[in-house]
Amino acid sequence: MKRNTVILYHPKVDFEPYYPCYWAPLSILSVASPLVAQNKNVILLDGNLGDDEKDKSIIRENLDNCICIGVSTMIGGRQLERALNFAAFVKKLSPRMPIVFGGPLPTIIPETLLLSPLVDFVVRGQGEKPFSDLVNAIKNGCEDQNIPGVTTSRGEINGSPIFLDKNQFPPYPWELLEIERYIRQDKYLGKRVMNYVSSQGCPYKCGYCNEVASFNCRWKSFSAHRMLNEIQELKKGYGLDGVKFYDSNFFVNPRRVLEFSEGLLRGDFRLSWGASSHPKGIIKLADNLGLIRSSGLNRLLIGMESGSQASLDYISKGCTVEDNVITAEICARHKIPATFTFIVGIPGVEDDIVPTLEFILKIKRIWNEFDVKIHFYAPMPGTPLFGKAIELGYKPPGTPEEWSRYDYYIAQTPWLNKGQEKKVRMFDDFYCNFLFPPQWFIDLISRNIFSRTTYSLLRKLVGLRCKFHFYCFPYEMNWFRKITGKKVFD
Ligand code: B12
Ligand code: SF4
Repeated sequence: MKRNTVILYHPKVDFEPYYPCYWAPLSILSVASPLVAQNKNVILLDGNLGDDEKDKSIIRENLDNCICIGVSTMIGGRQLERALNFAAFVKKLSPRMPIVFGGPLPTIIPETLLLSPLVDFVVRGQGEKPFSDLVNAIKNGCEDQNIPGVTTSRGEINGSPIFLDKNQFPPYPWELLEIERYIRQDKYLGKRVMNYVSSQGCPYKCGYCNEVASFNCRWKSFSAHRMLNEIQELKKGYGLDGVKFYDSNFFVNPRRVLEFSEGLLRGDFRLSWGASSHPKGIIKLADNLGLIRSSGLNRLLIGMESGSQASLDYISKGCTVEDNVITAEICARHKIPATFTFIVGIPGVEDDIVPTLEFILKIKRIWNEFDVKIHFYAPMPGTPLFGKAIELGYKPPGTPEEWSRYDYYIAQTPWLNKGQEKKVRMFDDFYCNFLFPPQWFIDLISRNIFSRTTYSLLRKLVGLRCKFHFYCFPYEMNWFRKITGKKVFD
């Protein structure tokens, strides 16, 4: 009997400190779609569900009929470490079983991963077509042929990654997942919310960004028609009341966004949704944002990156500080809850911290309800700024094991010192909220009249701290800890 099974594994990601939950693994679900259409028996295993022993027995039961095993990984969260442990488990049971790594991390470090004897092939970029071709080649015993998008253990990179129109792929085979386990409550989007990804890549060329390295400033998406059909099916089947779009940049094509929003209104979907955008995506749609908002848009994630124009220019962000202010004003006008993200520690930029902290205060003055998150620049192989980072002394991990330990949340670059890192974290995690308290913060400190009065006094002090960027002797943090019993950060 010819082997007909493919197992796809998504290792667990450590979520703390910033991600409280996991979502449906659309990475392996996408790769599965053409194989399901070819009547292959595809099994998806998601480490996030914590069924490790069950997963191992599924592997044991199906290995004899297996063509190959695919493993998906991204940077951080110890996902690569678990991916390698999983591969070791498989190779112990079946040393000749081909193991294929794919996903955002293998895409940018294919040769490094192939240093490991546990990895036989790496698929870079969009995985649907190359993986399907590879599976069929292995099945037919001709895996030695060159398959575009597949890097082999001989270290051969076959052309640039494949990037095809996404509408030609069969629908996501949702039936392979236990959907109920991925439906969650979301503060902004509803009680029964699921994730969905409708596009890949991004046309912008931000110098630090993974999408540039992986998709070379290209963007492909599902049509609005396809999204509406698929989301309606999900809504009917699972009673969803919200969808969280995890596209890197959902708002690239204004016509598609409008068609989608009009379709939601016409079909009376009554669904909340949230998505990410470049600031210019919102500015371009400013005149239509009322309609888009009324279709259910209730959450935006926007990468503003910096309050320093020099930094925005240097990273080729494609927008100005003024554009970022206009974007915040548009969101405030339509009362769309938004998170704005920033990156500090860009290599080759003199000081991006102070202008960024000041800019964040300006944004908060526009609407207190905005969330902000500051990240430290993390050099990614293949991105335009990576060479500059190396030139300035950054030493990237060199082996699969070193990449396994990579912590995205700690500043990795030698030009940012511990004092600067601490200042940013104190501002981001505490002082910004102290000065512009969101509701959860107010609830925490409003225990009694004494705490409320002390807070009002301390707030004046914090105003001065933020004005002069003086974060030594953080008395207010001790006070906050005493009043609320909560630690601000480790
Ligand atoms: C959802 C998500 C998460 C979830 C985890 C996944 C989950 N299911 O729960 C959460 C929220 C926990 C998360 C966390 C993080 N994430 Co995240 N995340 C995403 C996001 C937004 C969507 C992933 C997705 O579903 N994509 C849709 C599918 C279809 O695309 P895909 O995964 O790329 O899969 C395609 C190919 O890669 C390939 N492929 C994928 N797997 C496989 C496997 C095989 C065998 C093959 C052949 C091919 C293949 O084929 C697929 C179809 O074409 C992506 C951005 C994005 N839009 O992709 C970032 C992304 C994956 N995250 C990223 C990062 C940096 C992180 C964090 C480190 C930090 C952060 N700020 O987000 C943390 C990690 C946690 C930690 N503690 O350190 C980066 C990864 C960069 C890299 N090179 O690895 C991405 C790409 C965002 C970005 N543009 O920078 N993330
Ligand atoms: S707009 Fe966002 S997704 Fe697009 S290249 Fe810039 S950072 Fe990356």
